Formats: sequence, C-alpha cells, structure tokens
Amino acid sequence: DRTVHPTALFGIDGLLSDEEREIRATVRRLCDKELRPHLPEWFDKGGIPARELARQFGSIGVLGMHLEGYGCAGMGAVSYGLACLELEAADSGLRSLVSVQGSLAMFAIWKHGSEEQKQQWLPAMARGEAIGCFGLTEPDFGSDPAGMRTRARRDGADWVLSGTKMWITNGSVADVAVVWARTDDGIRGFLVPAGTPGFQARDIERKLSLRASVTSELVLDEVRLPAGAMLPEARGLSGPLSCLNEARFGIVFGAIGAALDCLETTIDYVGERRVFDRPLASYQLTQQKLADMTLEAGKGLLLAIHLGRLKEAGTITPEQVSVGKLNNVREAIDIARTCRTLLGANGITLEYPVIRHAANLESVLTYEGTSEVHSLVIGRALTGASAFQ
Ligand code: TGC
Ligand code: FAD
Repeated sequence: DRTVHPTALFGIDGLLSDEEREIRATVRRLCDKELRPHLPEWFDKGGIPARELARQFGSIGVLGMHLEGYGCAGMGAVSYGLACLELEAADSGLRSLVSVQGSLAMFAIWKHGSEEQKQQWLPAMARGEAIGCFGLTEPDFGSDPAGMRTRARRDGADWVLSGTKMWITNGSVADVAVVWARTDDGIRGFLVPAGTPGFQARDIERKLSLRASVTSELVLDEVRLPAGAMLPEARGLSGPLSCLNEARFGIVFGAIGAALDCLETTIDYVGERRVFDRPLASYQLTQQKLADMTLEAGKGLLLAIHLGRLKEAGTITPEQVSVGKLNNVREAIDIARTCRTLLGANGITLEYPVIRHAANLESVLTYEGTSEVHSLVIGRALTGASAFQ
C-alpha cells in the first residue's frame, strides 16, 4: 500500500511532542470507541446525553485542560488544539460542548473570578460534574455585543439582572451560566446558578446545523444575586472578548478536524466506488479535488500549529486568531462541500459524516465571530480604519 495520510504529506507528526501525540491519540480513542457510533443518531434526533458526555470528557482531562490549577491539567495550547481537532473530527457539537465549558465558562471564572468563585466551580467543572454556559449574544445583538440590553442593577448589596440571551450552547444543561450584562459601571460578568428564581433556559428547536449540541435561550426576569456573584476582574467588553480569543483558538484546530474527517471518508469512498468501470479514485478530476483539499487542510493545520506555538510563547494577538478562524473554517466548509460531491447521492445521508460536518460548519462559520467580522478585524489591522463604528 503506497497511500499516505493527508497530514503525513506535511510531516505534521514531526512538529509535535510525544505528549501532544499522546493527547491526540487519547481523545481520538474516546471518540472512536464511545462517541462516533452514536453521532448519526444524536444528530438525527437532535439531542445528546450532555451530562454523561461532560463526565467522559472530564475523565480524560480535556475540560479546561489549558488552564493552570483548580484541578486543570495546565497543558500547552497545541495539546488543547489537537484535542479540539479530534473532537470536531467526530462532530462540531462535541467540540462546542468542550469549548464552551473550558474556554468560555471556565476561562471566564479562571481569568476574571474571585478565589471563592474559582474554588466553588473550577474543580467540579474540570471533572465534568458541573456544566457551564456563556451568555453574551442577545436576540438583537450578536456581532455587536456592545449593544446588549441585559441589565444588572444594584439593590442594596444584591444585583438584580433582567434580559434575554440567545443561541447559548449548553444553556439548558448548565449548572452555572456566565452572563454578561450592562451596569452603571459598564459591562460586567455574573455567575448565575441554575435554579435561581427568575432564571429560565429554553431549548432552541428545529436547528438544521449543530444538532448534536444543546442551544438555548436564557431568560432573566428580575434575577436576584448576591454581591459575590459578579466576576470582580472583568470590566468592559474586553472581559467577554478575552474569553472569545480562547474559544476561537480551539476552532482554528477544530475546523481542520472536521475537514480531515471528510477527506479521509472520501479517500476511502473513491477507492471503493466504481464509475464507468473504473474506481472513482483513478479519474484525474477526482485526484485534482483530493489534492486541492489536502493542500488546504494541511496548510490550515500548519497555521493552527504555528498559532499554537505563538500562544504558548504568550505573543499571539486577537488579530492572529481571527486569521486562523477565518481561514480554517472557510476552507473546512469548502472541503466538506467538495467531499460531498465525490460521494454523490450517498453524500446526502447520515450513513457518512460528510453532510453532517458540512451542516455543522455553517454554525461554526457564524459563531465565535462571523467570517465577515473576522475579515473586518483583519481589515482594521491592515488599514487602521474600523468598519464597526
Ligand atoms: P472594540 O472597540 O474593538 O473593543 C472593545 C474593547 O475590547 C477589547 N478587545 C478585545 N480584548 C480581548 N480580545 C479581543 N479579541 C478583543 N477585541 C477587542 C478592545 O481592546 C477594547 O478594550 P478597551 O479596554 O479599550 O475598552 O469593540 P467593537 O465594539 O468595535 O467590536 C469589535 C468586534 C466586532 C470585533 C467584537 O464586538 C466582536 O468580536 N464581535 C463578535 C461577537 C462574537 O464573537 N460573539 C461570540 C459569542 S460566544 C459564541 O459564539 C460561542 S459559540 C460556541 C462555541 O464556541 O463552540
Ligand atoms: P448578526 O450579528 O445579526 O449578523 C448577520 C449578518 O450580518 C452576518 O453575515 C454578519 O457577518 C453580518 N454583519 C454583522 N456586522 C457587520 C458589519 N459591521 N459589516 C458587514 N456585515 C456585518 N453566543 C453566545 O454568546 N454563547 C454561545 O454559547 C453561543 N452559541 C452558539 C451556538 C450556535 C449553534 C450558534 C448558531 C450561535 C451561537 N452563539 C452563541 C451566537 C453567535 O455568537 C452569533 O450568532 C454570532 O456572533 C453572530 O450574531 P448574529 O447571529 O446575531 O448575526
């Protein structure tokens, strides 16, 4: 057999440490054995066993794995990225569960929380015994979170929150919601435990993308919280945006995972499928498609690893994360669609993961900053002129 894996053409393994390869293998094993077989069904019925999944992810240490202390493993950025890659090779919804838990909810508490908040939540969240969500987007404010209407006002020592958050991953299964709200002192973050009177999470139904993921609306109707519910260290929009950098970084790797899963599936398929009396793999048009997709997936993975090394060195900028998110998600969705053409009619069913990845990537293109927002962040960096004001 003279075939090589697409990533071997780029010598990717040689760029990784033994520990990084080991983490990638551990996550892949869990996905292959326990999760992948269920994904068509979870996607089809639009539901996942979120609690059980969180515990499984906790047991292999991927929840908040890039954070230090409080039961977290303190691993490097590339290790975290590779975990995201393997999770998203299974399904974007699984990577989303882990991203929102570790990079949004846990990171917000780890970076901006009080010692008491960290002790209360982080170890249980790292084990997957407590689930978190992150409420920034509102029905009328997605790309422009600065316009948010959710408000927190003081009443004596307490805070009282009112407003609506929309499209919140893990919303109805979360034990704690990190909710961003406007105060007299600018935008601040609050920890809202599930079950607090006036707080409700309702699932968003009939999604045709990211079906193996819980997406909810959060309604806050005069929710009373003690003074200690506020994250003391986050002030202004940079509080939530600092968390987005973390989750966007995971997507830079994750999107390539989805793309590689499509590509591997397709390479197998075209080897078996015969058209006009020859294997589909033997046609020049097929090989051109496979070669072009391999170039984009490999370049995307090199970019992801490079950004990971910059993150580990502590020099990565938000604009560099935008470069990775825009490029890799855009290329991944293109690869998924091209793979779908090679699978013909079989490509439209859940028998193969390709259309599921293609549908999921529509959400990934939109959340964590749309492709247009990231283009404009890059445009602002290049020209000095902001398209947002
Ligand atoms: P702008 O004037 O640029 O900035 C306001 C303040 O924030 C700071 N800042 C950042 N800080 C850290 N990281 C970043 N990436 C930052 N970007 C900006 C900035 O320095 C400033 O600080 P200060 O102290 O001077 O006040 O703000 P703007 O209003 O012009 O907006 C910029 C824009 C459009 C890029 C921003 O609003 C944006 O990124 N919009 C997109 C919103 C978004 O991505 N939402 C995602 C919600 S969470 C989600 O989707 C989860 S999906 C599930 C999953 O991940 O799997
Ligand atoms: P809009 O902001 O209304 O954008 C509509 C269109 O206008 C887009 O094409 C956009 O690029 C374009 N546009 C916006 N601004 C400009 C501009 N200045 N110039 C040109 N074009 C522009 N949010 C959370 O807070 N937490 C979560 O856990 C979460 N999970 C999500 C899960 C899923 C499955 C999905 C789909 C979304 C999730 N989101 C979450 C919300 C997500 O972050 C937003 O959908 C996203 O930020 C875009 O906002 P919007 O949908 O309101 O689109």
